[in-house]
Amino acid sequence: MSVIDSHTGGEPTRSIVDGGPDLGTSDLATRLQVFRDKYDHYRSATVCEPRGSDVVVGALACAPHDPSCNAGVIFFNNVGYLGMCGHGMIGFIVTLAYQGNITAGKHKIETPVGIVEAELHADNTVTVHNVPAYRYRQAVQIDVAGHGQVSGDIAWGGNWFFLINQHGQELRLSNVDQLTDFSWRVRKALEAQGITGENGALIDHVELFGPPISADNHSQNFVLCPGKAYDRSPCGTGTSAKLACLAADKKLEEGQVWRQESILGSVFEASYRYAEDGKVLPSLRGSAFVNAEAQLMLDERDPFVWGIR
Ligand code: PYC
Repeated sequence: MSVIDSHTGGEPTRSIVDGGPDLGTSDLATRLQVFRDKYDHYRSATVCEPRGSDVVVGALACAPHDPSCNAGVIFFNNVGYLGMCGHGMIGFIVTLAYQGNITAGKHKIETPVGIVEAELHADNTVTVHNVPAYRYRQAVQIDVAGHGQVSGDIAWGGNWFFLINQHGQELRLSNVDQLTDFSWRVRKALEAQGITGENGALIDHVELFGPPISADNHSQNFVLCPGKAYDRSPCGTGTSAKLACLAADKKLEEGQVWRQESILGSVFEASYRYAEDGKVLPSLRGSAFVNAEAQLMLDERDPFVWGIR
């Protein structure tokens, strides 16, 4: 398999650009099911050890089903699949440009959760116009083992998030073990207490907020991803969920810029406009860099050819 690696604000994306599984020609939601049911070993071969690591997000480049789209993509990680991935989309667009498949301008990309428009700017930054985001529930109380009562919002930004402002944690890089432990307890508490996204959907991302490192920014976050790795970027879908909450609380106007800083200090510049149904349409601008190009060798004699599963 041919892969191209990039990172977006420190968060890696490994794009499979050739030799990936043949998932057919249906829409991307159906192809994701085929990927999951029949070819999951390609996921683990690409992102899990010994070739990958817990932090790597994979992106399988697909021919689009919708003729208005330039490309299709399915995102995945060390434990499964992602509906959308903001940092991954920025990395994927920069990868397509590196391959010479696209130039600066607007591009429609098909994902399993809808069509996303992305604009590659002349300075190599990318604006992603994400799928609609919304707050589902406000100020939900949970009982977190070892911490007691914690209140957070549940919002969709392309994935399900539990967003917490008051958590008593110090957001700094040297504290990631503690932040991971706390956020994982939150995740377990949500599951144990039967708290879900809409239609019983699993809330598999936890997002904590604190004051930014730089006075140029509005907030810093720490995002725990489904496989227990933390997002090195400000998390595109997490920032979209945050915009939905800010809009619902009337703390950010339509078109106003929100600069979301990651735990590393990397930044996404975000804003929203309202959709007709009251949801928000988030836009996120960030940059990515291609940092490797490789052939993954699939040697059937290797007991870990398909990754440590
Ligand atoms: O940027 O949306 C994102 C994302 C989700 C998981 C890791 N990054």
